Amino acid sequence: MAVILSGIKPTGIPTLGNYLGALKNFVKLQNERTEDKFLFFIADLHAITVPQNPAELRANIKNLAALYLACGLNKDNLVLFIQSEVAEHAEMGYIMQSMAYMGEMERMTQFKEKSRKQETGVTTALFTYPALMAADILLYNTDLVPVGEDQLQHLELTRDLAIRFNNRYSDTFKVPEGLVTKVGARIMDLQNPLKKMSKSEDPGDKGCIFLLDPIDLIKKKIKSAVTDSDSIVKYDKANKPGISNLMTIYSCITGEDYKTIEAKYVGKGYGEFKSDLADIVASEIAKIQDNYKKLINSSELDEILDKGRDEATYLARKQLSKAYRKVGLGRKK
Ligand code: AQP
Repeated sequence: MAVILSGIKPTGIPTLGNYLGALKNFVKLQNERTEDKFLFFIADLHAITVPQNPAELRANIKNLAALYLACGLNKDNLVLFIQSEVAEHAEMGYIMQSMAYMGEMERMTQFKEKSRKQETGVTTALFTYPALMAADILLYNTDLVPVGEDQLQHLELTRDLAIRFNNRYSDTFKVPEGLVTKVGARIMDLQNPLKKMSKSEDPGDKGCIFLLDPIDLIKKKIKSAVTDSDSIVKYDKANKPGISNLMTIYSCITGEDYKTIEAKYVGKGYGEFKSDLADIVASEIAKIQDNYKKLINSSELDEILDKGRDEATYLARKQLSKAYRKVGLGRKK
């Protein structure tokens, strides 16, 4: 049995990008790997590495929890929890900070990019983010971490920290592997296909499809997506980024490859393609929204999160106590 763990930050309403790049794959993995154990969490401690409005953060945490389940995860083989409700994450994060070197953290591309965006007030938590991420993973003896390409560098650091700790204090942590999701699953902004679709964008952003957008608005956003003027449905990321991005979305939902999609739309132009895609995306998201509506105010959601918190705490406490003893903290041997 392998332990598979991943988290998503509640920094906004999840987007179609989060769904196709992460959530949909989690569901697929869970369906394929029935022998394995799945832990998914809402990474609210990571969210506050950039300023958040407290009321919005609280709502985003609950929404994300409901959306994890609404996307199709099976609650019977799932430990779903909120990171801040398991205090061991912050505690193990500190241990990891004491293992990591400044130079390693300074090399992290995500820190460089995010701190560039955050012109004033770059927090120290944004800088130490990868140490907390290492803690998230190492607390559960995780075997596999489904990650996007952009998280591979952090995962590599996690592996380095685990190996360093094991060498310094004796074998304690399992060294995790990344499970990179299929190439091409990076969904770009519909108005600017050179920029990643991100949930922390302004909620009014026309280039981002948020999973809780009204269905009509979702269709409208797809139909008004930026494309080039030659009107040929052809996958060419470098020269036709707009249509290529829409084809990626089409392919991720229908499972059809680019060649099949191209053949289907020979001589048909962008209008028909976009209209079909609008229907495909709308029907996929409508199913999620139906499930979400049943869950968001239910006692079931709280029960699942309570159970998840308790199970995660039990596992994390065991691993944290072991690490504390190895380091020599406190009185217990
Ligand atoms: N546009 C995207 N296409 C494909 N996958 C995506 N992911 C995010 N955006 C896209 C994947 O979703 C998961 C979300 O993880 P996260 O919230 O911890 O981090 P993120 O990648 O920083 O997500 P966002 O939406 O861009 O958040 P903000 O705006 O707060 O920075 C990851 O598995 C990620 O690969």
